Formats: sequence, structure tokens, C-alpha cells
Amino acid sequence: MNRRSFLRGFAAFAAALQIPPETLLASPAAPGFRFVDVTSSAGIQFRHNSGAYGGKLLPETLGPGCAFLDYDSDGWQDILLVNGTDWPGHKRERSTLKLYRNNRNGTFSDVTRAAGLGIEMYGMGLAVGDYNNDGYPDILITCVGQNRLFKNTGKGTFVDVTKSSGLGGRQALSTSAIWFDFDRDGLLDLFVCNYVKWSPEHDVFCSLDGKNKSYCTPEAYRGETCWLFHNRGDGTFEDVTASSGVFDSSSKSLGVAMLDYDQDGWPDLLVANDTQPNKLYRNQRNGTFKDVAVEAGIAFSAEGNVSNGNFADVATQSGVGLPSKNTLGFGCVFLDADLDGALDLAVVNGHIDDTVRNVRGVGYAQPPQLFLNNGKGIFHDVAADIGGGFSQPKVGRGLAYGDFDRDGDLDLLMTTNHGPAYLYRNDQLAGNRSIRFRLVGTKSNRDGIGASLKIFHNGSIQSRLVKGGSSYLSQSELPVTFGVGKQDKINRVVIQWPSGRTEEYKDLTTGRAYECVEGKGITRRDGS
Ligand SMILES: [Ca+2]
Ligand SMILES: [Ca+2]
Ligand SMILES: [Ca+2]
Ligand SMILES: [Ca+2]
Repeated sequence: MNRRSFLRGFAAFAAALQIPPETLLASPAAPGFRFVDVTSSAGIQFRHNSGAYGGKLLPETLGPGCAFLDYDSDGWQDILLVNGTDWPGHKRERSTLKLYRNNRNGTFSDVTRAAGLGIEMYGMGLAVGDYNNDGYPDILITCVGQNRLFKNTGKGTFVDVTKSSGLGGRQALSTSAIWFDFDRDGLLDLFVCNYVKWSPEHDVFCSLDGKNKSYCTPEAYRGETCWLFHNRGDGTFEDVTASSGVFDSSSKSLGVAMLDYDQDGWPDLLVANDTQPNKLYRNQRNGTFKDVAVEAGIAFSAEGNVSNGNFADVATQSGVGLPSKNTLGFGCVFLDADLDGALDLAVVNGHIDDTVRNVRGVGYAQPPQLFLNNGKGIFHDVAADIGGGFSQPKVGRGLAYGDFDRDGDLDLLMTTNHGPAYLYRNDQLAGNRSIRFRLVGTKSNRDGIGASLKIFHNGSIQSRLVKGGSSYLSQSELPVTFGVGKQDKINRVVIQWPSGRTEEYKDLTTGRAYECVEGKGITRRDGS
């Protein structure tokens, strides 16, 4: 499937999966929130360096990713922005990824160098997860060439453990990655998407006009398998790509999402491939996976799928299909932007080649979209109505959400190719409230990745899975946010931990954030 239908299929799939029909709350006609562009007032000064010098090398047009993460574990979401670098032989400037620490007052400080991350590498995306369960999130940066694993020392710094962890010695064009605990042993494992077999020496000449070089479509390159690494628990990883059944050298993978599509408590994976069939890797609970994408109806676009699968492409009926027909979507996240109890969808768009300007009807820079869910699964793009310049055309790539100011609503972080990053603060206007949960695993992995939460309030039920990844090259915050409209209490929350343990808490006040420690109980946190 092409990238456009990749996004539509991905979005429709997630919509079908994540929006339970019982979540039917009334949605106001006008959006009950607005976005304020706080990028510069927050102190975020970032420009992605794609390295583009005119050679039109394939990776230049793909990045970068971004994340909300709490690297110093102070309860405030920090920001990580991935960067590329100049190509060998075309050196003009020094460029590194950026780590911004949250100052807890709406501003951020650039702590990249102090954290030991002022290192040049051609980065694409990231995955953040506490793989050694010490309470501090570690960072994997996917790269052109060798991916890098940075272990958090817990003292505000990171050390490069790529080699000692066993992840070294691998050259690829890696894209999205995800931490998840596929064997449920309490240790996060790592899945990495690779796009195509590419190196600067083997870049193919493609052209739109037969004269000037342009970025190739993936058909010009051979595919590359994704990788799965099992966490041994001693700081090292074992490559189980082949033995786990996920090896496939024809894949051209851009995105990966964790889900539990058969609801058996074991995490499955959806891998979105460009021009190749998508994969739905069903966890067979014995360390292996089976691709069931074709049976499930998610391998191809709507036209190509057989019926009777678990998934149906509802992009057209849901109102997402038509407005995304002429856009090229990259980062996408489901979030309850207006806190009405129904998950909305944010998408960033942008073409891969600036010469597309010459082609009628399709722009290089394209407007980001924010589809509000009316509570009945019908989506309507309100990007132009929410202010902040959000809907101005951009060459969008990465997208993540997080409540950086701890006022209970979800703010958005966006990256653009060879351009700036954007931070949008969400301001609620209708008085809707949320309830937030941060999970701390003890027997389960410390991040609680793979835990499911269900809240019951006033006759309705909402559920979420704690997970990383899912967007493009990016990761949203791990704490979970439920919008509850005007309700000041929820009846109960049920947490199903990956260890198998179930916990339940009753009569919780909304407008607050809670920390749930596996086996220890629930505590209210300060702030929101
Ligand atoms: Ca922090
Ligand atoms: Ca594991
Ligand atoms: Ca909503
Ligand atoms: Ca917020």
C-alpha cells in the first residue's frame, strides 16, 4: 500500500480498535479548546538538519521524530527532538538531537550537552523505555547506519551502551521503534522497523522530469527485515528476529504500533509497510509471532482486503477518508483533545519532494489536521478553527502528545522535515475535565507498558493501553489521560497489569492525576 492509504488504514484500524461504541457523550458544535503556539515562549529553538545539499539522498526526506518523556523522573514531561546531520563530504554545520528539560513554569531548558547527548549522528526516530527498570527512561535513537542506545544514569546524564548492550554492528535505515514486553517477563524488549536497503553509495537515481534528481519511491530499493531484540535482564539484548518469526526481508517498514487485538493479554504488533503488505504479528505466547494481517483484513488498503476480517477500513464512513485523500500523512495520534470522552485524531502531513509544488493540487507543505470525534465515530477536521497557526501548511513528520504544563489536557509536539519543531499548548474552553494515571510496575516492567486501564463513569466505559510508539518515529508520554466531560468523579478504574495482576480503585475525583504502583496502591499527585 502507498503511504497515503497506509495512514488511512492505520487510522481506521486504530479508530475501530480504540473507540468503544459505549463511549457516547455529546460533542459541542464548536471545538471546546484552542491551541496556542508556545514554541518560542517555551524556549524551544530547534531546526531539523536533513543534510540536504541537492544530492536528494533518500533518508533526507523522512525525518525526524520527537518525544515527550520524563527523563529526570520529576513528574514533568520533558522534550526530545531527533536530528540528522550533514552528509560526509558536504559538511556545513554541527547538528545534534535536542533534549529539553521542563522547568515546571511553561518553559524548557536545553540540557543536551549537560546530559551527554550532544553527539552528531544521522537520527531518524526514537523509542523511550526503562529497559533496566531503575526508574529512569532510557533512549533508543534509530539512525541511518548504526542505531544508538543511551542508558539513563539517573543523574541527568546518559551513556552510550550501544556496543555493550549487543545492539552494535548493525547498519540499516531504521525508522520507528517500540519498547514492549512480548514475553511478559517484566523486562522491556525492543522492536525496530527498517525501511529499505540503502546506503549513500547505493543511492538510486530517480527523476520526475527525466533530468533532475528527485527522491525515489520505495520500489527503487529492496526491502529490509525489522528486528526484534529480547532483553536478557543483564543489560544485554539477544537478536531474536529469526527465531521469533518476524524476519521478512521484503518489508519496507515505517511505523509500528502495539495492541492486543485478540484481547488475550499478550501484546501484538501492527507494522505499517510502504508499498508492501502491512503485518499484524499475533503474539503466540511462546516467544514467537505469526503474521495474521491478511486474515484480519489489515494487510492491504480497503480495495485489496478480503472481507470477514477483524478489521474494516472505515476511513470513508468516519469522515477521515476524503479530507486525507490529497494529503501525505506521517505522524498520527489518537488523543481526546477536547476531553469529552471520545478519542480524536491528530495527523501531520507533508510531501516527500519539494518539486511536487509543480504538480497540480498537491503541496509540499500541507496543513496538519485535527479530527474531532462526535462521539459516534464520525470525525470532522477542526484544525482551522483551533487557532495557534496549527493548520498552516507544514512539511510535517513527527507527532507526539503530552501534558507538559500539567493542567490535565494534552498538548502537541510536532516536527517538520528540514524545518522547526512546534509545541502547541491545549487550552480548554468548555470546562471539560480529565483524570490521569501514571503507572509504576513492580513485577511488571516499571513503565507499565502493556497494562490496560478501564474507567467506568456514569454508565460509560473507556479503555486505554499503556504503550510507546504508534505514531511515526515518535513517542507520546506514557501517563494515560481520560477525558470525562463535566463529571467530577469516576465510579472506578480497573488496571490489568502485564504480570497478570488486576487492581481496582473506586470513587476517584477527576481533574487530578494519580500514581498507581503495582501491588502498593494509588496516590494523588500534586498539580493537575
Ligand atoms: Ca521531567
Ligand atoms: Ca521481556
Ligand atoms: Ca474528543
Ligand atoms: Ca496541558
